[in-house]
Amino acid sequence: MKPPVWCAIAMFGLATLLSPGATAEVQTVYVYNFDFSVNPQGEPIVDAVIEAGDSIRWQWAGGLHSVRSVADQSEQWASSLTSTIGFTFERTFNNPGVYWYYCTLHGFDNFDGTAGGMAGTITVVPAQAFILGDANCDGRFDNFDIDPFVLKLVEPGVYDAQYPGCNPDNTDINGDGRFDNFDIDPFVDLLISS
Ligand SMILES: [Cu+2]
Repeated sequence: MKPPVWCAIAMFGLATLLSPGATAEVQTVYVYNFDFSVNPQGEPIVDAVIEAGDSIRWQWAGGLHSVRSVADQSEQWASSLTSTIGFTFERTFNNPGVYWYYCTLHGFDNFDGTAGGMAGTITVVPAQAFILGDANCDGRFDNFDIDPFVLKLVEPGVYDAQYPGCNPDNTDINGDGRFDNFDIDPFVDLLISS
């Protein structure tokens, strides 16, 4: 006897709720005269914030540079010194923490766990659990997720600052890989049905 359709739907829903967090992501960091930033040159300089398990891909965009970790920290890496546009150097970060690095030509190790000159940081936050609808990332889906959900829709920058490291999949209610107005109706349905 075939199982009833509602059973398959229920199983699918359960599998969706229990699936692990977002798959590991790769964050690009641009390397140029004379800084490191997740934004291309000319845009605001922003250091990378990633989740444990994610990778950083430094991408050379102009000038002769390198990326080297400061000596006084647990994570160690060093790229070659190159001016090849499009050159990339990739590293996965599995442990939460703030990691400093610098360009060996235009920056320097302060030997106190920080760097100066052409330098940057990688902030690794613990991987956030995937709980569908958990917009405030407090580990549950409830009415307290309504305000943050709306905040993310109208003021995404404010939301990101208030809930850093929150799993973006939590608010992708319709599962189409993006967060937008099409997630409102399924969000409301999820609230009503839970
Ligand atoms: Cu440099």
